[in-house]
Amino acid sequence: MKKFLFGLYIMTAWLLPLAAQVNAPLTEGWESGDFTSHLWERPDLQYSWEITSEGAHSGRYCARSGNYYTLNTISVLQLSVFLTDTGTLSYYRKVFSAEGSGRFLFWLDGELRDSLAGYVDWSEFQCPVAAGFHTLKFCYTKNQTKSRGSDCVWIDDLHMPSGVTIAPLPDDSTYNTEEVVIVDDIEGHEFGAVNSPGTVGWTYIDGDAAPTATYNVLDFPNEGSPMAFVVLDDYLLVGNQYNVTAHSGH
Ligand SMILES: [Ca+2]
Repeated sequence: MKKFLFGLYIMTAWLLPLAAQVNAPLTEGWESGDFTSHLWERPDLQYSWEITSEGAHSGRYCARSGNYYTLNTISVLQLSVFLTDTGTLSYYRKVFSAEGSGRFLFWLDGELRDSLAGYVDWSEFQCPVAAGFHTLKFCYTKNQTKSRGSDCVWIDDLHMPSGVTIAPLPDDSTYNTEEVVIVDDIEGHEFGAVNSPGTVGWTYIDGDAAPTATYNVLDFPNEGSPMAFVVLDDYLLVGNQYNVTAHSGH
């Protein structure tokens, strides 16, 4: 398929439907030193999960539950994801609690999958996970006055198949692909990039394998060869004969 753009044919491929656009494995090691790498939820700020540099499984940082030594509390860390591949979900956890008082729990889509108490040094949890929507919920519950050690759980090196994290979803709903909106304003793509994955992780497929016309105000890799998508910046094109302007931004 060709699209007419700026008076020249420069696009020759389809943009794929949502389910094929995301191809980066989802990982989290908290090396950013905060919870901003993904759309993490920490619903109860009073006992919310924290970042610590004390004894991470790898790197400098890991996440730690925040309700230590506090009776009848639960500390929750949640993540909603849309996976494009089926594969394995895994993470490392370490627990130091008084059995019968403090316990680590992990739910996948509302189903309890991992539960530990006492002292358990860093070890890996793995389970299969299918493509589609999932909600991960890491918890530490504290329901007796008895405490031991640090009275918490640490998590590090979460790994999932390809996909994206998405805005939090209500607990009791089901979701269809058509209900997901992934916004890409193209501003995160590099000028002149060909088949740029951008912040969403787009994948491009050449629809017709036909040669593409060159574009005389811009040189780019594979110019004249079959290709899919070129990122232009209207700021850098100001004054050119095509007078291109983006709908918003550049
Ligand atoms: Ca880490």
